[in-house]
Amino acid sequence: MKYLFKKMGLSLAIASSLMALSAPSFCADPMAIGKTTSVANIQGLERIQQTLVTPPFFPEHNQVADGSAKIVEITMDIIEKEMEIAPNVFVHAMTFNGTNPGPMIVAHEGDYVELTLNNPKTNAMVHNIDFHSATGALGGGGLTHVAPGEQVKLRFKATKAGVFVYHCAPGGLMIPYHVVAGMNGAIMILPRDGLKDNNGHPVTYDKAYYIGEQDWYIPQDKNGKYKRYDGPIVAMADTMEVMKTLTPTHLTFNGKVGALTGDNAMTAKVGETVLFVHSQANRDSRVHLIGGHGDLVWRGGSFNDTPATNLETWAVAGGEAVAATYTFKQPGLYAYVNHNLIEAIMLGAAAHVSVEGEWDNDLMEQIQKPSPIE
Ligand SMILES: [Cu+2]
Repeated sequence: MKYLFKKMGLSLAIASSLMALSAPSFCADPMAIGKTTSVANIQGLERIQQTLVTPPFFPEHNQVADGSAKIVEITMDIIEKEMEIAPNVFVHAMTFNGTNPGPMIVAHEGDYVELTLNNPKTNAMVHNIDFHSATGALGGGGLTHVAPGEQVKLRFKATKAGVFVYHCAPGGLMIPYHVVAGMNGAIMILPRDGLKDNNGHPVTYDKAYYIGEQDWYIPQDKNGKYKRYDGPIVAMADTMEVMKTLTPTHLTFNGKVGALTGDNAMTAKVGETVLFVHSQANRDSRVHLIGGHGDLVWRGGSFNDTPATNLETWAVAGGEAVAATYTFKQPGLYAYVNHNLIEAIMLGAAAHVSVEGEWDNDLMEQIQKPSPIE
């Protein structure tokens, strides 16, 4: 904890009282719990390096696994930085690789994911990572605490196919504080033979987009102006008060109101099948593509379950990612929203998909323009 307070000049008394507020530590030491088994079977597996990219984009990947299980090497840097999440609204964000959400990671069922997690010495806080796709040690959270200036390496086997959240969970009050400071992302574990539809037939996608929804809790002054702080620790007490209301002041798709609208819209062409992966690490949401549908929706994000078909709106529970495909049939601008429309329009949880192609009058046609009633 000493690093937590190193840049704050807080007295030990305040530091201790913050610690006292915290829940018991969630640190897990598997060596203390039981024997370990040999992992000799992974020696000799092919290693591939995955270059992570900024959402909404996915890293380069095969939809059907190329050969036998591999070790997928990834590196993430933890970056604490002030972010403007709406015009003139600032938050001291904590991020994986500098973005909210963190980057999408892709592997196949049976692969091993080998993460190098760096916490640069320019940071102030201790961080870690809990992969909902991993088994044991709090999803790796118990084995990955890193102080500023440290790095840690974690390997886990991808035994469950689906889309999953990962997030920082350093312990006690820092768990919700880091998650609502933006420190979360998602990983996709594809079945080795790719996705299947409701009849068990192979499904491929032409494009994939990752939308990370984030709830933010920004304190306001007595005039209603959003407060700006010198750092994440001085912002913490006020922010906790807003967090306890469970009422976010802002909801963003990909880190900023408007990050995926207008010129930043996702794009597609008529006839293309797009995979949308939506994550919410902390709070329930409900996704709706206005003017389209969820052709196939893997509820709860599990790829080994039969996908639901032709949904109008699909739920994303707090702490999960959900995948859906849609094949676009009409051109135009689609709104991709959280269908609590107050949250979409007034708080920011909205994106656009700009679709090119030819209009199909059979599917829809305006047969009379607005005109006086005859
Ligand atoms: Cu953290």
